[in-house]
Amino acid sequence: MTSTTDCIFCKIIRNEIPSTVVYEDDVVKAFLDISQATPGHTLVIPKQHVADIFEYDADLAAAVFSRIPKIAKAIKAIDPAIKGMNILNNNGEVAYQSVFHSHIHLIPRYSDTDDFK
Ligand code: DGP
Repeated sequence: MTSTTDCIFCKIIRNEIPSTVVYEDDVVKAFLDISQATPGHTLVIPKQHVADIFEYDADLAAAVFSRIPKIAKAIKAIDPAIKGMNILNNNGEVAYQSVFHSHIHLIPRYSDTDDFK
């Protein structure tokens, strides 16, 4: 499993930077985004350092993305006010990626009146 010294998300995996952990196993760590788009906004990251989707192989993608439904259901189960969820993954600066350790955003949606777009 690769890890890098300077990557902030690798530091979160190693608990060198604190995070509010939502879920963790041998493949992924899920924690609250420091900038909550909506309450419960969670990032799911592979423990293996890959910068973006273009560095995944099929096995890693299958392992990481197979965790998403379980984590999404667990977040939704916390609050009956959660009515839906945006799941997004930015790849590359032009796609608004700002941390270059791949991550999947799980953004709970509470009603059609919340103003996050
Ligand atoms: P993106 O723009 O898709 O690369 O999203 C990166 C997200 O990472 C952004 O929503 C803020 C979040 N983030 C950046 N640094 C930290 C950190 O140190 N801790 C946590 N929990 N989230 C962070």
